[in-house]
Amino acid sequence: MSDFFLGLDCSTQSLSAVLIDFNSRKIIYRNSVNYDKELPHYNTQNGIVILENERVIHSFPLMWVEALELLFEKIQNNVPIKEIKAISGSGQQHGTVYLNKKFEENLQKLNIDEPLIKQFNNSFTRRTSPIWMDSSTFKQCQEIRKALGGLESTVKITGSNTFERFSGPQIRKFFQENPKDYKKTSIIHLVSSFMASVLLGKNAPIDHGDGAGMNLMNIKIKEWDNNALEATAPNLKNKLPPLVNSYDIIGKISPFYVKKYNFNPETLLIAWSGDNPNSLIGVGLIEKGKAAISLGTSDTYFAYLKNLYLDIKGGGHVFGAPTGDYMSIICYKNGSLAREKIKEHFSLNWDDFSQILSKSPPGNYGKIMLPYFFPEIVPLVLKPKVYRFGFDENDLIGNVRAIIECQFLSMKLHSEWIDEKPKVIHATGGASANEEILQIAANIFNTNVKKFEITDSAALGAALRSAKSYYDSINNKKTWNEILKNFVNLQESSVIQADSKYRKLYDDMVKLYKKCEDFILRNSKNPEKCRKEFIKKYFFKPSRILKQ
Ligand code: ADP
Ligand code: XUL
Repeated sequence: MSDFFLGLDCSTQSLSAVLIDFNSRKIIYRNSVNYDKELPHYNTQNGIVILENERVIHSFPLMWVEALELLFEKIQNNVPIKEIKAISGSGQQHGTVYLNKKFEENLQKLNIDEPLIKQFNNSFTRRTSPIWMDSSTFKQCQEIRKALGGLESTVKITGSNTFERFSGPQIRKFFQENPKDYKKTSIIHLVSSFMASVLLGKNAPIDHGDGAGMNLMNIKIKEWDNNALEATAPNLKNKLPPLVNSYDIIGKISPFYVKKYNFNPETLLIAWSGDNPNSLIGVGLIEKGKAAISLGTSDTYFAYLKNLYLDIKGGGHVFGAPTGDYMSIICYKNGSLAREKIKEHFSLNWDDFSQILSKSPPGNYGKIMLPYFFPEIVPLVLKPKVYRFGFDENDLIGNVRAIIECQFLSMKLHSEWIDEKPKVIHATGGASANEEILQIAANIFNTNVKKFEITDSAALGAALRSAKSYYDSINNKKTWNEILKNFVNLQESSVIQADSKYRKLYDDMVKLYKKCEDFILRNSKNPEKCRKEFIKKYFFKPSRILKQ
């Protein structure tokens, strides 16, 4: 007997599926649709379009829908679709989709003889969706933060400071710049709830994991916060779907998919969530003492929280965890795409890149890069510019090593508020396939890093979440440990050991990195003297490194 569960992940660059058989504890099928390659008519680059300037970054909701149909066509011929008991999903966080009242009417009369995108064409009040990479709402962030009583109070109410990519500031910008279209909008979805609606055949709710990334949800009681709604845009409550627990069953799959792809009409749909909350489950973080790094288009560092614990200084966020608890997280826009900038500048492939990493010295002769190829979230940088200390853009080895070291130095520095030092870090996302990158992360955090065979932990997390909710619903309750057992362990392929001989070097380098950041962003003292001392300490007498 097989119990199949499907997890979908509508991420920045692709839509992926992971199908698990819970009884045999196996991942039995994976596939994905890459937007740039398989849907070239949208003209996206890395799944996105840059509009007026590098701060205005959108994507196409219709492209995600078209990708869903394409993915189901691929799945259809390879998977016993009828056996799937439940489906859940994951979406890139914060992105907003603006729809009129025709959306739900269209959802209810879907016709299998026409492509989905044709049937949704008249549903949008905004053809594109601002996504998490957008940094164009500085003004709206200030306005909302002020209305909520300043930084500390905003963090206490919503779990985060106002952030340019968060949905609330984005909605406010749309209301201010396109008031007529805002008025015509009857529902605003997140990427996750939008995709869930397309499967459900009616408007789907927003879960507490993704809802927390909007600056609109009260983080303590997990309900829409009236003050935040008022500070954002008029009549907003009537334009938002209700909030639900991430583990709630939201209905059954729409008859469209039953007829078109032969799904079982009893297939349950579980609330979709954000990619980071899904990954929390996909890499097995259901207890304290572990953290994860996700190296996808964005780089994130996150950990499970049993109780609410806020970053009052406002650099990080707290989201709802799929277990009903919380998670802490920091996020970088300069993740994979920044690494790719260096790779492409020197015409390398990932193997060349890894080779250079494995042959170059930890500490990189004190070369420090502030890698703001794109606007950055933490620290806040709205005008992208790359700063180099001690080298220039033509130094091949220096740049390859600096981009990786400095990404993790920044992560170590800015994750310090996440109180607890993890005993192990679980790695996921496309770049977690690269062991040399993970070795540097392990050394900088001085913590072992677990690498998984499946880098798409968001889709796996969604599949596991749907299994949990399904069994709970049929009175065959299972603990999260029972759900994760074997799945997360079975696919664990290796542990990268932190090399403690570099502990002191990297502790000093984090301090040096901070000085460089303070110099550029906060007008502090020039760090050159400290950089020279660092070089002298670790590179004038190379034997000292080995003795640390
Ligand atoms: P997302 O889910 O945000 O769409 P993924 O987690 O699929 O992104 O990661 C995609 C990224 O993974 C690519 O942009 C690419 O830069 C990176 N990547 C893939 N393979 C490697 C590798 N071997 N080394 C480093 N980065 C890699
Ligand atoms: C998290 C964030 C990104 C997106 C895209 O806050 O902005 O990680 O979820 O992956």
